[in-house]
Amino acid sequence: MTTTLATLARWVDDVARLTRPDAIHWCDGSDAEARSLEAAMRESGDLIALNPDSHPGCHLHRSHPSDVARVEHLTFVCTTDADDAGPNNHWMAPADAHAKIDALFDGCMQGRTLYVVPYCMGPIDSPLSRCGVEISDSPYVVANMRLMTRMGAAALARIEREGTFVRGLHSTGELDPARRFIMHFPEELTIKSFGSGYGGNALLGKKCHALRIASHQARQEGWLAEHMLIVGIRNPAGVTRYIAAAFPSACGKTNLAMLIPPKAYRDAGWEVFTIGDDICWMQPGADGRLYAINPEAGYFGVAPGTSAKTNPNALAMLDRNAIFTNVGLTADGQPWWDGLPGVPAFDWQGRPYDPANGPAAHANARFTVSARQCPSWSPEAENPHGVPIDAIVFGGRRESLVPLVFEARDWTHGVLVGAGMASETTAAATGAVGVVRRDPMAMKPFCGYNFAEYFAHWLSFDRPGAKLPKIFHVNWFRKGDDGAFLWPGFGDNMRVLEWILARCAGTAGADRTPIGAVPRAQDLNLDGLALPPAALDVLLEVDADGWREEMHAVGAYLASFGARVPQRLLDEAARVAGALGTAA
Ligand code: GTP
Ligand code: SPV
Ligand code: MN
Repeated sequence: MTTTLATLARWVDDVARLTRPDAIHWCDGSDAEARSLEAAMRESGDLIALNPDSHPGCHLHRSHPSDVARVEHLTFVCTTDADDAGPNNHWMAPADAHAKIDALFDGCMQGRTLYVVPYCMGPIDSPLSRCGVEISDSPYVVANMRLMTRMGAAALARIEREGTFVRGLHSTGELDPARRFIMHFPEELTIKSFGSGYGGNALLGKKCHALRIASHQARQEGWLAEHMLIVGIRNPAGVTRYIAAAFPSACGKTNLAMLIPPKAYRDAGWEVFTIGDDICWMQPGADGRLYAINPEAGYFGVAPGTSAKTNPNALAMLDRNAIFTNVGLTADGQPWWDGLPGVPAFDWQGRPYDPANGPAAHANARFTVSARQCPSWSPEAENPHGVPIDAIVFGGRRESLVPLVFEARDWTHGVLVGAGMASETTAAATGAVGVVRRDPMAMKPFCGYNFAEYFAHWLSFDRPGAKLPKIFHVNWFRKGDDGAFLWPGFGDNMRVLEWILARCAGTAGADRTPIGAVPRAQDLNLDGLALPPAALDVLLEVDADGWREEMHAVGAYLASFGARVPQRLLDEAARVAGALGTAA
């Protein structure tokens, strides 16, 4: 296989000349190709076959111990003008960045095979989809890209028809953290990634293309590329509504997207459907509503915490044809992490399990699996027009201050709520865990341009004829004095989703507060929930002093982006601060 597209053929030639691989393989995405790659990886030790009786078609991959998460400090957005990347990104001049990383690529594929991976982000026949080609010397990357994207012959045919594609060049290199860079050239629709095999650093269709490059394109073309799940909720009357929700990495998107409602809801006829768990591309339709597609075809999800109690849908999809990365292993060859029954025999580094070495699975251990294997997967995920969004939900991990849920009063306020988001950091990126940081719209690590202009772009959707979703903020992670979560979360988050949809329909009550509309206890369906009334008081309280401080911090944060910040957003922040009044 090769290509009729001269620009693609020339680029592959150029890369091969620079990297000097032993062989070149054009991926067709077929089952036969996947099986033969897997066999080769079992041979080389890249993959370990799991128990064929309990987990047919499943493999374990153990990464280098220093290559287990995204590396934000080594991730660059390389625009001609540094201000276009903004203070939210690390920046390097494009020419310097190319020179630096091309030196690393020089000869790096000697002794290896260069894989050409054509892929489509979104349904192959959707006008909202966009294509790319990743060149990689990692068969593990190829296997993951096959699950995560529409990869192979059909994507290549679309690329040849369209003539344009995002170029992604990746090499695992020697996995030396000192020689590791993830570089983006939005003006050239190009990505170069060296020295890591980890998901967000190496599966270039995902964060690099579908968020950093796509957000740049989306701004120019009038759409949104967001770090959001998409979930469908069918009510007992048979009407399905769609919600898109942005939570930072490892803050609950996969779990909310696959939620199973409490029994009373199921008995009453509610059902939840999964469209996507990580990325959402949205644009206004002819009717003024926002329509969303999930550009991905699989899930690259957090393993620890995934259990029969928290996320049974995920467990059900992980018993076949899945890749597990950095999980523990039982004596009979089954994957293991905290939340699963059984005991680990080996930890994620392959050592005999010893609690003194920490949990058997790495905190950022992940699974990769085709989306269609999820019991709640909806065929609407293949709808080329996308699904209409009724509510946008922002959220974060906040042990204090932030209520369970509140509703922004209009689009401008909602954009402020998103821009002011903060969350405790997680193991999804290297660095400290549990530190509160600003993470606007959960896009801090992923926005391919200046946040000030990103906020203005969000505001621009509020225009005549627009029928915009309502905007909400949730927090599943509020803790009590004993350090335990106050809200049960997971399936019980359905109670909050029901209130959100009822607010959209105009049928639910709330208290109007300076930060937005907050439900009173009687506005939420709490049937069958054993929650102490005191916990609910804390979950629904608005602490005016705390919020005055918070809004002060938000104001300072917005100001840090300088003159490009839209005045409308600053005015809105001043309005909310004013509504909170001055300290008594
Ligand atoms: P990325 O894939 O990194 O973008 O993360 P994500 O947002 O999809 O996060 P995910 O759903 O995988 O959740 C991350 C962790 O948070 C897991 O360990 C979950 O068990 C936990 N979690 C998810 N939802 C809830 C919840 O409602 N309450 C509590 N307490 N924990 C949750
Ligand atoms: C995240 O970190 O937000 C993820 C995993 O979804 S990765 O693909 O590595 O970015
Ligand atoms: Mn993510």
